[in-house]
Amino acid sequence: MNKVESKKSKQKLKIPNRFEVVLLNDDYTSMEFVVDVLKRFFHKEFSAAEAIMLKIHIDGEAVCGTYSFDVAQTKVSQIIDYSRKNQQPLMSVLREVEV
Ligand code: TYC
Repeated sequence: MNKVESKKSKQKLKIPNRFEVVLLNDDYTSMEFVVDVLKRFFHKEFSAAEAIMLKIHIDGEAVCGTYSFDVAQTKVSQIIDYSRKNQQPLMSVLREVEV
């Protein structure tokens, strides 16, 4: 292993991890509420938000955005907080992007 390939330089050059924020389907959250979440937290236009909501409804989940760990974690917390305050069981999770 030469200097350029040493463990230290590899760690330095590591591509920053990215995290997907995923919304999950359930039987109780209203479609209108999910569209509101997608507009509010992911800055989607109504038609894009509606299309993503329907994809979740049909496929069980959809990736709504990709961020650094801190931003993704904050979005998940904010979405769960906002949902519980509005009596909705909507769930959101983080998923690390495979490189
Ligand atoms: N399945 C829900 C319903 O029929 C709608 C829904 C869509 C819920 C997306 C959650 O992430 C979700 N009311």
